[in-house]
Amino acid sequence: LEPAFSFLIRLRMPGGRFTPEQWLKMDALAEKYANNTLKLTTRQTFQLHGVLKKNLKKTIQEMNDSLMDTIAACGDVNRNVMCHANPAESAFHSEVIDLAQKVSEHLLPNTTAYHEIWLDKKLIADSKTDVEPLYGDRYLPRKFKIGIVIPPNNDSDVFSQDLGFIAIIENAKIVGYNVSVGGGFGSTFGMSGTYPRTGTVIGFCTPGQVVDVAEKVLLTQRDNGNRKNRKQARLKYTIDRMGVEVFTSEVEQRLGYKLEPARAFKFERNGDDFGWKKGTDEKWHLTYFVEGGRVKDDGKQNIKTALREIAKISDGDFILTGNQNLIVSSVSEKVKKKVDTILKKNGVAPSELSGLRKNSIACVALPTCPLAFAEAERYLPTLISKVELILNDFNLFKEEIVIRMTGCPNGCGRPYLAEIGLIGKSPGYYNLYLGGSFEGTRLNTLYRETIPEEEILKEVRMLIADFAANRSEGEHFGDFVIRKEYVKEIKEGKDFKH
Ligand code: SRM
Ligand code: SF4
Repeated sequence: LEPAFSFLIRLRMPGGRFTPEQWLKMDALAEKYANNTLKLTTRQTFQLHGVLKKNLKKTIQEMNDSLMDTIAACGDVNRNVMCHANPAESAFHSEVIDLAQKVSEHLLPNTTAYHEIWLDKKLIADSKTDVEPLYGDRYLPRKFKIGIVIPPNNDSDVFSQDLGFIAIIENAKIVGYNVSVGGGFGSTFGMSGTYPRTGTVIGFCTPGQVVDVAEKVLLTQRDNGNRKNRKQARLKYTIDRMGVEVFTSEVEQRLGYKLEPARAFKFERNGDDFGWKKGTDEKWHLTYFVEGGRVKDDGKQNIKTALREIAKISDGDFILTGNQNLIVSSVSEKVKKKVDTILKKNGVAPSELSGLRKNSIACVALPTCPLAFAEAERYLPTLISKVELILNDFNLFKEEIVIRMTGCPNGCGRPYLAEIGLIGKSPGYYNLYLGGSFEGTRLNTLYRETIPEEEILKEVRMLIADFAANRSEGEHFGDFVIRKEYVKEIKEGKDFKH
């Protein structure tokens, strides 16, 4: 008899767009084989938790029947490609989601082993014919992540990606993309030489060059990344070791052309903007807050049921955002009305949220993540309710402040870019980091180490009081704490200390 091993399954879905049929399939699979919840991840896809080993194959096969796969959602390969999520915010959404899909397809491993193991009983993988032109027989030194954004929105946190593309719009068209390399967040407490790093912009390429640039950056990392020490294997360390100029010239050598100089761009935020918006396509798009990205029913607030009912009547699709939220996308006026009724009926009509909660992310952490030192998804909502009382005292309930919590320093909720970052040290204790920017362009800095809730709230009250009294006009909290020297700005990942 074997113990009831249970697993998580993560889908690959570049750009995070699902048809209503696919949504219904995932909803059903969550109930049939998992813990009856859907987890919307920080990389615009789904995770199922609690799938028993004996059901893994059946689950993956049923996903495959609905044209969904889990190829390269994990492992030392290119991961789920993220892109700008909201069609209502940019007429270029369809262009970048197509590009995300193209990049993802191009960088997929070739192996037929996936099909042999999960989809078919026949032996089809063959070491002679099964060649990996990009990955070779050793794959990459470590995971590799790509994101595409359309300024002024930085919703895929482009500077957290190993490779980021920033759309440059001139004369009402995307003329190309600035290329950013070497973002990445995993680090280890007490291990110097591991650190979060924001990407460095190395140039500009045309839309037609994006796939080529992605391939050549990936190959440069494949051949230069550290294969002896997994803690030093991400692209960020390769770049810091080689130097950004040498790295760039090696990429350009492989490309056979030089990248053009980077062009000007400006970000305004990295979170989602909630509510209904009409797109240039005359369709309606509802960006909906899903706390911690967890879609579940609790008897009173039944978002899982509501979304199932919406999927049944939708004439549009569903898009997951990089902030664990959801867009009920591209629906007609008629369906829009029905969506509102369904949400209301299930106790989950959009309510007024604080600016802090709207901009919150918590990673999964306990109980399923084996690497967690402390709670995140199950605790951040409670902590936010307590901070909201403080914000109310200073008339700042609506103030948008980015807060992110993770259960360990791996950074799955991208806490290093938050204006208020909390990283678990041990049960009930967190490091408090301050000074990330509202636009996701600057790393934060350690402010207090290993503190419990009581101290977190004491510190936050003092900081918010000062912010309310002394901020400059329109100044964001992250900029304020740097100006007031609560923390020093960190210019390079290498200088980051836990
Ligand atoms: Fe992550 C490992 C969850 C986004 C950095 N991440 C894990 C594992 C698989 C734990 C493990 O290895 O056993 C977590 C599963 C927990 C669970 O119970 O579900 C996990 N990561 C997640 C998700 C689900 C967090 C969420 O709440 O949304 C995100 C899934 C993304 C996806 O759909 O692909 C997730 N992980 C990230 C991000 C953010 C991003 O990619 O935008 C990061 C930081 C960016 C980066 O990669 O640098 C991230 N995860 C890590 C790391 C540290 C990597 C490193 O360079 O050191 C690990 C540990 C590892 O790889 O060794 C990790
Ligand atoms: Fe787990 Fe750490 Fe990632 Fe949170 S940040 S999901 S605790 S690995």
